[in-house]
Amino acid sequence: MSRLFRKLVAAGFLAASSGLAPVAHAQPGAPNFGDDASRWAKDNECDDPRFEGEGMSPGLSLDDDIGHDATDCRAAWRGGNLALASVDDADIPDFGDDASDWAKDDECDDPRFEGPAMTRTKLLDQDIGHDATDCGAAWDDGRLQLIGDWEGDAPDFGDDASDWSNDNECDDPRFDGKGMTTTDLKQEDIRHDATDCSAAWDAGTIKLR
Ligand SMILES: [Ca+2]
Ligand SMILES: [Ca+2]
Ligand SMILES: [Ca+2]
Repeated sequence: MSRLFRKLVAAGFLAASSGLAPVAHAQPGAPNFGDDASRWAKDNECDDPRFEGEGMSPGLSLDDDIGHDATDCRAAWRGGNLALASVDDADIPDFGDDASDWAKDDECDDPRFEGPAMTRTKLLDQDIGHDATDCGAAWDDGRLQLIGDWEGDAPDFGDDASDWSNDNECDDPRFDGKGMTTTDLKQEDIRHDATDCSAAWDAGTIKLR
């Protein structure tokens, strides 16, 4: 796939349903954004009521717009500003308590999650289930999701939308190993360095943290 094509898709200029879409759209974790038939399409706000988060239109979203605001919603999703709206309480994880040293610092430090609300510091297994206030608030804002929504043996590598894609180093912070970049890892690169990370995965030089 050409770099230009990837850029156009990432910018929302090409419909990802064209069959030439990045890997992201074949993943079980990525929603089907549909088309741009809504009258509220391409106004830079997601109007599809299946979603929630900062990328949503502040106005009332109508069921008629489900699957018809693809460009806006996809852009917000890729920017980490959108999550699938919770259907019921059973979908909400157990956040646990606030026993972590990093509780109540307005960043989620529980390594079960990923998203723009995550801390930039190193994640520790001992914080699992012990940063409830921070992670619960971020979840409610749609700025957090559970890691691990892939099926089968290989993780969901996503697409190549990262600035650090195709540099032969994996820049997705969900991984570690000698196939990783030595520069700082950024949450925003999660699922956006697919070519590099899948190659490193196949070579056995990275594993999930
Ligand atoms: Ca819209
Ligand atoms: Ca915290
Ligand atoms: Ca890379």
